[in-house]
Amino acid sequence: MNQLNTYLKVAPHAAEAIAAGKPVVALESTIISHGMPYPKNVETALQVEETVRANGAIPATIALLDGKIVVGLDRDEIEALGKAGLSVTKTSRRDMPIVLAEKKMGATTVAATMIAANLAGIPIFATGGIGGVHRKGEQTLDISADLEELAVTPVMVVCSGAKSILDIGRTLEYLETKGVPVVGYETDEMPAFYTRKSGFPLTIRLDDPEKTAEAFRIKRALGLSGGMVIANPVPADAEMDPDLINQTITEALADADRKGITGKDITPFLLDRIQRQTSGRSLETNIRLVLSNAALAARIAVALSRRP
Ligand code: PSU
Ligand code: MN
Repeated sequence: MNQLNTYLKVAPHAAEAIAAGKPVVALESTIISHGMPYPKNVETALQVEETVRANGAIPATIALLDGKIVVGLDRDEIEALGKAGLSVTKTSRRDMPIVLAEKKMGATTVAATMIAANLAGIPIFATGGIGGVHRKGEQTLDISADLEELAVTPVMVVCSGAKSILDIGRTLEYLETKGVPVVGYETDEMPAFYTRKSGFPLTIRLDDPEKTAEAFRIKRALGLSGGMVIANPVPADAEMDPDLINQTITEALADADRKGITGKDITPFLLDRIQRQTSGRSLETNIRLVLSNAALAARIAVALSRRP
């Protein structure tokens, strides 16, 4: 525990809330550094925190700073991270020890944020989309570490599904194999981030925060390891035209192929390419869905905190 404290810094406002059993929502930082351009990324990160507060919970944005995992960044730290953008190291599970040893600035992915949230004692986190099995993943073996993390770390992830830059069908199969519940929130279909539907049905549906919190409580009580995906579709008025976004994604994937982009660079490359191609329309959708996920995560956190 002492050794852990050397590498984990929980900001006082978050530490106090966690200790008192108040609702806290963890937030990731790769979406800030690699998912959106400056200064919209910083504005959005602060708005997300405000939305968590407005829905009755305490936000804790997570990143790696100066040799520590920081849970509960302050405004200046969020600003610095957003401004540094792509020069920040995108940090997933495998990268954490190295980024900490080198005392570099690290933005946490879904996997790394789950690890940090769990170390700090936060059971729920909100983001935009999760990583997954990439298209042609059956050949490249490019499967996001997010999926393995969901299999082992007990944190709920509220998201808007996975982008169709990924193979959504195989992503769902992988999660099923690993025993990860994918809960459709007021939907019977896996949402595809920019759009409410993907064509892939979900077998689990829950429509209220209390039931969702209860299901997670039971999962833990049974000793079933791992997390849970809460798939919350983008608000209808912020949804993109499926044909337009799918065309853009197809072009972006072809461009990545031509340029030989692989590994951890592929997701940021595609996100940036899509944003520029849609002249910011996709960025607006992205912002709206993250805010909606933050609000839902806060409501589930409140339900969880009533009966932990
Ligand atoms: N998908 C998005 N936006 C993102 C990411 C994924 O729509 O910002 C980020 C998240 O941090 C996610 C990570 O955990 O990319 C997955 O990267 P990889 O596929 O390299 O594991
Ligand atoms: Mn990958």
